[in-house]
Amino acid sequence: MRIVHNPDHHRHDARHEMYRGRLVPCHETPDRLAFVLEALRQRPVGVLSGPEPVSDAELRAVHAPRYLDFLAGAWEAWVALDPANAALDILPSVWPVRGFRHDVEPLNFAARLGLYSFDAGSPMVAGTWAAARAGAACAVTAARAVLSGEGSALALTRPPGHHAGPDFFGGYCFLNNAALAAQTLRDGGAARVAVLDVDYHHGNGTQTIFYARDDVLTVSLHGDPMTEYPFFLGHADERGEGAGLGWNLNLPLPRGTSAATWFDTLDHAAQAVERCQPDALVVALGVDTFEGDPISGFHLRSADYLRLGERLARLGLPTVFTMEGGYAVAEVGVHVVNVLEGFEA
Ligand code: SP5
Ligand code: ZN
Repeated sequence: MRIVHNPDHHRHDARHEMYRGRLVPCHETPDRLAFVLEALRQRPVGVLSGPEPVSDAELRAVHAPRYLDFLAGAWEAWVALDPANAALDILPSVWPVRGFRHDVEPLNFAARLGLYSFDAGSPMVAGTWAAARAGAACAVTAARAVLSGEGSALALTRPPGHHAGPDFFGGYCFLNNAALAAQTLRDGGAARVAVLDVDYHHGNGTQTIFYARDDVLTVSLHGDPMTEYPFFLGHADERGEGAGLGWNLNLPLPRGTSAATWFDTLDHAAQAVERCQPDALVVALGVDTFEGDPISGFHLRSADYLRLGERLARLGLPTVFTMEGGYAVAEVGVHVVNVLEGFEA
């Protein structure tokens, strides 16, 4: 297995996310990835490398140009509002809801920040764009490795990606690494690609990116959006639209779901992937399904991640993993490497 790690991930190191009227410490921290690297030193299940360059055209195959320009210039614009902002994380505070215009990009930076986001829990800092762009390069590099005949590859990166849509950030995500990997596989000759999202949270960004397409199947099992973040997408009746009808599958589960039920549901997800007969698979790998995760509500234990890897390997597909959530920080490394070890066994 090829493991492409993001050498710039630590440049995304925000302090606070807004939660119920308070600024609380960020859950998505640089040490998450450090723990994975440490677990890989103890169990070297793959060959580590850095990312190859990614072109703007490759990013624009998934994200809107004006959104990419916004991200690239966000820090400069934030500090231009007030030099004192250089000491603060960027967080939005105003959003255009139903009935507001989304086609006109305001000049005011706070307004643009709201136009391109869906929560106040995803702070940006000076290094966020550099970290996210290098992460996107990891995802594209991992997909290229699989196209060149590697059986599997991991984009070992943060910030995560599966909540980021064509032109919005949120859920700690800015660029959709799983979607970029899937698009790279398509452009490299895979006629059909499946994205299987096993993070606790619905992969709303990935779903939105591919919702009308009949070349990329998106499947997500996640906490029921009636009670769980990101709340406004991820219901079972969202099946795709237009040519993409039937190309999206959501498997929402109640908070508190046991590992046994979760694995039964994973089987349904895997069967949907098999029916699609894809040429390649992207796994959006969140390990926030762990029973000890501080913000989630499923009950997987550490050994379950070996079993997850084994189940994914049974699909027998060239596979790109992207690293998504997982906030029981000290355990994240063991769980990610368990998945890879189970997969390689
Ligand atoms: C990639 C990913 O897993 N994103 C998840 C984003 C969840 N954001 C909302 C989390 C709410 C955090 N609650 C703080 C609880 C403080 N005890
Ligand atoms: Zn998550």
